[in-house]
Order: sequence, then C-alpha cells, then structure tokens
Amino acid sequence: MKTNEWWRRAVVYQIYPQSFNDTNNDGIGDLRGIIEKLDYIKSIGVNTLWLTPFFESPLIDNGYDVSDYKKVASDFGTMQDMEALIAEAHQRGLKLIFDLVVNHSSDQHQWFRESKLSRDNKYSDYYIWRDPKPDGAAPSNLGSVFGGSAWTYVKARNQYYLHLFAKEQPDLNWDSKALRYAVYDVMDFWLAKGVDGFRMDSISFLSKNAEFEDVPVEDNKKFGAYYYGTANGPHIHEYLKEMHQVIYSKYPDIMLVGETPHTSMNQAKLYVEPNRQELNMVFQFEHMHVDYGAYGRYSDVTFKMSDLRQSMARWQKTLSWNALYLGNHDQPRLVSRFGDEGRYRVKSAKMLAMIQILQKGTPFIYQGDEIGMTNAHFTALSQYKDLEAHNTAAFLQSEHVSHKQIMTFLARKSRDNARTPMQWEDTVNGGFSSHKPWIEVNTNYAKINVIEATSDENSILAFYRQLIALKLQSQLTIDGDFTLISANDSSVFAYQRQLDGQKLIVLGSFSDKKVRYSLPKEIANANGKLVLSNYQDTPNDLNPTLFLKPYEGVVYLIN
Ligand code: TEU
Ligand code: CA
Repeated sequence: MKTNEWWRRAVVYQIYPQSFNDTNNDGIGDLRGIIEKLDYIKSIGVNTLWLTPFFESPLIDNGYDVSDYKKVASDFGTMQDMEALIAEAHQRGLKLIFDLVVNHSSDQHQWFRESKLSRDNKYSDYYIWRDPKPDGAAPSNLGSVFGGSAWTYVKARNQYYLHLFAKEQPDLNWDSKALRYAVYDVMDFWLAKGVDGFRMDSISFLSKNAEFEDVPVEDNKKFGAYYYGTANGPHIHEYLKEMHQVIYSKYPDIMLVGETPHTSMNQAKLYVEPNRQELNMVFQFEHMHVDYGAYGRYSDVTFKMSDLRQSMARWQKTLSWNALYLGNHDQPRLVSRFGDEGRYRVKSAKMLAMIQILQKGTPFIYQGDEIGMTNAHFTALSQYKDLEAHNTAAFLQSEHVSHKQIMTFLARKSRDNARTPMQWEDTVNGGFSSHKPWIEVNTNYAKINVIEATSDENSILAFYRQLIALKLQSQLTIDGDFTLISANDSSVFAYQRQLDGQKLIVLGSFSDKKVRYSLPKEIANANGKLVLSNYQDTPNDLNPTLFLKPYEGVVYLIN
C-alpha cells in the first residue's frame, strides 16, 4: 500500500525529555513538562515531535539503555501521562515519533537477566554470546564506542557478551527470529497507541559479521575500532525489509528514520531508496566529521566551511531524500560549532538554520537551537554527566594529553553541551525547574531564553517561524532539485532549489567580515525577489554582485 508520505512535509522538533521542562520539581524534565509546552512548540511552526528515550531505564546512557520497552520511566511520568501527551499532540496537529533503541538493551532488561543465566533458556540467544579464546581472553580485540573492550565475561555461561557501547548496553542478537519479532511487538505496542513512527537508534549496527575476528588496531591503541566488521553487516537489509513488511502491513502511514553511524553514501542509499521498502531517511554522519582531530570527535579543530558544503552537497545530490541536521543530543550546539556564539550569535544562528532547513529533505530542529542556545562552557570535569565525557577524559589522560587540553576538547565537543536544561525565562534555573537540575543550566540563561525570544520580533525564534513557513509553503522547497551555485567560494555556502520554472536561491556567508560575492551569469541576469534575510537592509532585487554582511543569509525567488 502506498503511504501519503507526510514525512516529506514534516519539520521535526527533537525533545530531550530530561532537559526540557520539569513540572514536579525534582530536577528532571518530564512528560507533563512536554505537554505544558506543546503550544509553544506548535508556535514554532513544526509539525512533528521526536522524543528521545523516556522508557524504563537505569539511565547509564541517559535512557539509551532500555530495561522495559513498554514502560515509562518513573522519573519522566506514567503511561497515562504518555497517553495524554499523544492525545494532546495530535489534537494540535503534531505527529509524534519515538526513539527505538534496539541495537542493544539495558543489562537490566528481563531478556538479558535471563539470557546471562544459561546457554539453553528461552532468551539465551537474544544477545551475542561467544566463547573465550583458548587462553580465556575475549573473543576478539574489538573496542567499544565508550572505551574499553566490547566484550564482557559472564561466569554462569563461561562466555563473553558483545556490547558496542557501554557494558551495561548488551547488543541484541538480530539473527534470532524470536528477538526480531519481540522488537516488532514493541513497535506494534506504541503504534497501537497512536505513535506516528520511530527514530531507530544505531540501525547500521543491527546485523553483525558473525565471525568477530581480530580487527586492525590503529597505532598503539589497545582495541580495534568497534565499527570494523560490525557496521552494515550481511543481513541488515533482509531484517529491515522483514520489519517493514510486518509493520507497514498494519500501519502503512508511519515515518521511519534510521541513525546510521559508519555508513557511506552508497550504503545509505540501500536504506532509503523508495523502491527498497526499508526506511524513509537516515541520519548520516559524514558532515559531523569536518572537525575531527587526532582523537576523533574530541578535538579543538575548527571546521572549514568548504568541507561542510562539499559533504552536504554530495548527499543532496546522491540520495533522493535526506534527514537534515546540524545538531542533536549527541553533538555540540550548532551555533557554537558552525557559527559565532559571541558577537554574531543571532545572525549566525539564523543563517545556519536557513542553510540547513531549505535543503531537500526533512529538517530536524533540536530543542533550544530555535533560541540560539550555546555550548555549556563547563570548567570542571565534575560538571559533565555524560559517561562518554568521563571515559574520554580517562582515555586521553592515559595518552598523556594534558588536563587543560582535555577540558578544551570537552568544552568544544562533549554531548553535554546540548544537554543543559532548556532556557525558558530569566528566573532561577532558567525556568526549567525550581530544584537543582540533574545537569547545570547554562549561565547565559538570563540573556538567552524563550520569553526574551518571544518578545523580540527580530529574534532567532521569529526567524525560525518565518523559515519553517517558507519551507512548508510551496512544492519548490519540498521537491525542488538541489544544486550548489558555487563550489569554490571560501565564505559563501550558495545553493539553489529548482522546480518547473521556479528557482530558490539560498546564500549564507560563514564570514564575520563583509564579503563580495558574484553570481554566475545564468542567475545574475534573472529577476529575483528577496523572500527572507537575517538583515533589515538587504536589497529587494537580486543583484549580480552581492555584498554580504557578517553571517548574512539571504533567500531570493526567481519565478
Ligand atoms: O548514537 C549512536 C552513535 O553511534 C553515535 O552517535 C554516538 O553516540 C556518538 O558518536 C558518540 O560520540 C546513539 C544515540 O544517539 C546516543 O545518544 C547513544 O549514546 C548511542 O546511540 C547508544 O545508544
Ligand atoms: Ca520532573
């Protein structure tokens, strides 16, 4: 059955529940807190919400370690709260997608608690167990994402289990049909409650190469990179097609977005090309690697705009549909990373949103980006709550990286930069909670908050509203072809969208100085009218040569 493909017109707002809004004042955001802010969310102009995990969990990885997929964690509320949230969202015309974390579960999940007891119970093969090497060592030298070996020994089975992430996140065995159908049952459970789709965590890791041989070890590191032989394994597409068939036969109208670490563009095509009947789109990572350094993501490297542009343009050209993002709960704040969080915070936040949202695909806006929230600027290691921050610090220390350098890396790249509480108003804890929040509020909340943004007609928020309205208003911004206008300019990211006789010209300057930019002839001579700008005095008619002010972003329509 053909779906109505509503996801092509979805503009998604991502909510990180523990940091969004706390209504019972225990320092942790909750579902009631989301309900309370639905009118605000609706007012941004988005039409879909993505909730990161709120399921029962020991919260080792902030909920990405689920101990019961069908329960709401008591920190966040009750099942009634969840049902109320679904109903209230739908009443406002907002669709809702949940996070489905099924590459792994928590080690506290009943499946794992049974699986680790013996080799011959109902759940024995729900996880990935392997015998020790003859000398008792782990089956392979595979390392985990959060540091250390990807294998942990369990005496009762005299075997090791695989965990690509923390040891409290054992990987589920998708080669077990019973496990796969248990996952489809979880999907059915939430879809029956009215949920409109899923963001599927770490989907490129579901199918593993069964052999688990030792993998190459870079330089003098102890463990092999975790993704060797584990990303995009041999049965991944077979399993996703099976899932698609089972789920879509009952729910033909849902949206599925997969998160695909370590997936090339050609591999990504296999997940999303429409005739393949797998997923609607994926979160790819290539453009998140533009500021990687010697230790991977933790670096103080500053990106080059040309790298960002080249990467995004490649994916625009090659995939028929993309999930568009510049930040989320795993990344630093986009204005701090790609813009200027100081003098040009407002200008650059608007320009970045324009460059992102008007590309072809489904835009994902992470909570707080619509008011230009910035990195946290923590100065002590203890301010960080993310296990990855602490594991990384320990690892870098063992590599003799200085404490000062480690703190710089974290300040620029830690995931906690995006996890500080949402800044609602200029009151204690930014209006998030009257209790001490689980993670510190950014000290700039008096200046950067929703009340302030709402009262200013030139705010970043006001601009997001205009931008989203523009995105949803015409066929051109949904289906129009994407082409780079110039691939060589060092400051200006310039592209066009084209459909039938119409063209949308989108130009964003990544420079903090005034720049001169000349359009190619075929555009320069066209009659373009200004539709959006982050400056007040941008010329109404498109000129062959433009003088763009710091971080200026402009959109012209050629009819
Ligand atoms: O992330 C999967 C993933 O591989 C990366 O995004 C990774 O978390 C990041 O690069 C580490 O620096 C997903 C979730 O989005 C993330 O929050 C979870 O921690 C992870 O899965 C495990 O569930
Ligand atoms: Ca709470």
